[in-house]
Amino acid sequence: MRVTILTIFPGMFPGPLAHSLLGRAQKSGLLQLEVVDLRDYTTDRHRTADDAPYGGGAGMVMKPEPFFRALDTLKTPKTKVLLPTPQGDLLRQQTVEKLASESHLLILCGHYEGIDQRVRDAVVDLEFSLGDYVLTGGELAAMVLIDAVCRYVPGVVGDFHSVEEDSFHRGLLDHPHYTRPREFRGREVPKVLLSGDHAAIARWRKEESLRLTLRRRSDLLERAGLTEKDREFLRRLADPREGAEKK
Ligand code: 6GU
Repeated sequence: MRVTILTIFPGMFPGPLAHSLLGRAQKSGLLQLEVVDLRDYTTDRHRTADDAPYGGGAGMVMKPEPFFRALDTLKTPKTKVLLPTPQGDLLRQQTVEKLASESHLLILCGHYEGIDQRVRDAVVDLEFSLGDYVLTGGELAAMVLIDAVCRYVPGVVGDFHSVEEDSFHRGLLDHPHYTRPREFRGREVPKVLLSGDHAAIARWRKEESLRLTLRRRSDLLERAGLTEKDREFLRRLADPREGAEKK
């Protein structure tokens, strides 16, 4: 997969993307990261990328011309153009997974009050948001998206099974994990995990996922593809006659 980042702060890259699995993916050629300085596509002596907003008001707006000029060069018919902004569609695992099958992503990083609307209207395929808060610019959001998408590129995560087992891939929050020692500062590993009974362990994990998802993100349950057994478990959890829910 090829990812192009268009930014006025090229020095922020590769930053964290040079480490861990994504660092390895770049060395092995699975991920080709290309960072382009938006100011290279300005035409004035001061390499101006922003201007005052029409209609007045605070802040600056990123000019359309450098984006259009850069895209004329960088965009191919296969390119998906992404724009991180707080106004975008909330980024979910389903979208992340779909983007992983693209061959070329181009991410436009905005700053200040935003970018001229005509860039959005003419060239952006997907405007995405990470959540209901405001970042100073699109670069960190671009890094988050690249990290999440690359996990789904075959070969980036050595054991793809762990990607498929992941929280959100299956629509539920993850269950707790334990490693040695069996007891630490008075806290014990749940007995079932030491039992060697794989069916019981799988059931325990599923029920812990259901319990946590019900408590913290019940909105996810509707889309989680639950079995009748799962539903029965959730009904019992919600029923006050079954006793207070375990904290
Ligand atoms: Cl994707 N970009 C920016 N600039 N701010 C954000 C965001 C994205 N998601 C939440 N806040």
